[in-house]
Parts: sequence; C-alpha cells; structure tokens
Amino acid sequence: MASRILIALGGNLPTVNGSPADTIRAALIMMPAFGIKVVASAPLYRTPPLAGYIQPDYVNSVAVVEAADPPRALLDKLHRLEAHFGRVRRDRWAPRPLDLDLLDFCGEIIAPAGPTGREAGVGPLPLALPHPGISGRAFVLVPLRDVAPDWRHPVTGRSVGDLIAALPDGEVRAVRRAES
Ligand code: A4P
Ligand code: MG
Repeated sequence: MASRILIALGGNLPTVNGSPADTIRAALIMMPAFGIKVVASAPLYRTPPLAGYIQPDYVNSVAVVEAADPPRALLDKLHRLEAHFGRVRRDRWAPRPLDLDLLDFCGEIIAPAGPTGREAGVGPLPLALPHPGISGRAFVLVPLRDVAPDWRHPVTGRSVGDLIAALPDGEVRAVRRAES
C-alpha cells in the first residue's frame, strides 16, 4: 500500500518526561494534538549509535500515521513536536531528546540536489523523500518491518525484508527490544 505515511522516532537524551522511551511514548500521545493520527506504532528498540559517534544508545521506533498536511507542512509540525520535547538543533547527528524523521510520504519521491547525509554539514536541508538514510539503517528498518511488513523502498523497489537481509548480521542483532 503506497498511501502510507511513515515516521521514524528516535532519541538518546532524557527529558522532563523521563527516559528516551518515555519521551517517544509521550510524543506518540501528543501527535493527535498536532493533527497527526497514529494508526500503528512499532515496539521500542534500544539501538547503538551509528558508527563514528560516541554517544548514549538510542531508543528507536516507527509509526504509521495519517495527516491532512502535505509533506513539508507535516515535517514542520514534526519539528514543532521535537521542540516541545526540548530538541535544540546544534550539530547534525548530535545526541537529542527526540528526532522525528519523515521516512515515507505515500511513496512520494523528492530528491533535492546536493548532499543529504553527514557530509551536508550543519544547517537546515530541503525536504528529501523517502528519507535518504532508510536503506542502510537497522534501527529504522527493523521497526519499519513491524508496522509495514509489505513496504518497499519507493525508489529502488526493494522490500523491507530484503533491505534487512542485506545488512551485516551484527547490526540487525544489535537492535534489541527496549525493556522500559
Ligand atoms: N530533512 C530533509 N528531509 C527530511 C526528512 N524526510 N525527514 C531535513 C526529516 N528531516 C528531513 O535533520 C537535518 C535536516 O534534514 C533538517 O533541516 C530537516 O528539515 P535534523 O533532524 O535537523 O538533523 P539530524 O537528525 O541530526 O540529521 P539527519 O540527517 O536527519 O540525521 P538522522 O538521519 O536522523 O540520523 N543512531 C541510532 N541508533 N538511532 C538514531 O536514531 N540518528 C542519527 C541521526 C544518528 N545515529 C543514530 C540515530
Ligand atoms: Mg532528523
């Protein structure tokens, strides 16, 4: 089904709401107040930070949502939600209380020119869809498979199962269900 909106949730710093897991649960509860209906959400996973950064483990999940907004307006709302939970943008990939990424918006493809990953440096980036980091990240793909097992990458057509199978075993095994 291509008409799905998928959002990644992540965080690795505590907030006034509690642990990163508490913050993610609180963010899901608050989404309807921002016009975002949560249709399904994956379990929470404890995940090691991507290589190259020494920072606390993350908690990650993925939600299927419905929203009336077009993608850019929806991402602006996600940024307002992040700010509500204490996110202040400094460096890219810095530890954060809450990160809400728009993974897939009904299969739409928007490919801005220029770098999109870590090499893009500090500062805002134009909207990219699907999110450029999906394919190589176990902490995104494992919860994505929980809520959308039939999902395929809008550009490559590869299934979520295929993308997980292509990752190193150790990276997939390192994504473990969070206990609290
Ligand atoms: N942006 C453009 N397209 C999108 C989109 N589809 N979804 C812009 C979200 N944002 C999008 O994002 C950087 C810029 O990308 C913004 O201007 C946004 O409008 P950001 O959230 O400000 O910064 P960031 O999150 O530090 O950068 P980025 O590139 O989104 O990083 P990622 O991909 O979120 O990676 N390890 C584990 N285990 N778990 C994690 O969740 N996350 C990161 C950050 C690193 N390591 C991690 C995790
Ligand atoms: Mg982000």
